[in-house]
Amino acid sequence: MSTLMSVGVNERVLSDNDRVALRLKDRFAETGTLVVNLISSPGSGKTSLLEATVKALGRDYRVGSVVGDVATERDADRLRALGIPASQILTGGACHLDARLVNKTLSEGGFEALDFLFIENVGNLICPTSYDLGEDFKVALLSVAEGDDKPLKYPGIFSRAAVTVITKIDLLPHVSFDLDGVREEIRSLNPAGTILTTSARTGEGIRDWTWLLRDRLAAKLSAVSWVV
Ligand SMILES: Nc1nc2c(ncn2[C@@H]2O[C@H](COP(=O)(O)OP(=O)(O)OP(=O)(O)O)[C@@H](O)[C@H]2O)c(=O)[nH]1
Ligand SMILES: [Mg+2]
Repeated sequence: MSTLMSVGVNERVLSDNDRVALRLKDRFAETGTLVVNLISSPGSGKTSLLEATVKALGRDYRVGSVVGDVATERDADRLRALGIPASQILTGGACHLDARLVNKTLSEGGFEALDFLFIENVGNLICPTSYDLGEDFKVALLSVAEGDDKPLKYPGIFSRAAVTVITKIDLLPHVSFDLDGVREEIRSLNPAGTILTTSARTGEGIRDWTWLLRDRLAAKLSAVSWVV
């Protein structure tokens, strides 16, 4: 038997990852859960932004989190300390999460009927970019301490993320970071994207971020109710 298969040009060839991601999307549509995949360099403030998010939304919404790291339970411990379900996925060296890892973790239970599921990806600006985890949208984080040259050096994530959050804005007086220039560069890569600025330390911008999340959840729920 030939090992070669002919595939029509219009036929979409789904990878194993995409198949699982589609099943996850169905599951999240059924439960009415908004799923956000956070991607950034190590240390740019993903867990800190999530801590601030849980504090702002946790009283009104059911929030859960899945956190990817190469090693340690530290980030999941930080989020569990706020009283939400949080599961740590240890990749053992891999530089990104994939849909099967997320699916396996969720199938172990504790994440049913959430309003928001935040997936904190492994700290990396490249590897996680092309993996669909069943999320509604990707969020790129860029801290002002990382340098303002990053969007054009790592265009993949900044062009794919529906939202870019520029973090650690409280450090702006102490670093050389051209905020307007960075906004312009991100817009050149992703004209339809939203750009926010936040500080998990002072709370600046957290309200805008959480309103964006509330709006996106409401939009998803009304779209799902049209389909059902
Ligand atoms: N000044 C300031 N420091 C911050 C802010 N957000 C996070 N940090 C600090 O930045 C460091 C890294 O923050 P994390 O939230 O752990 O970053 P992360 O992106 O989750 O890191 P990894 O999971 O290792 O990739 C910590 O020391 C935080 O206290 C902020 O808004 N302002
Ligand atoms: Mg973290």
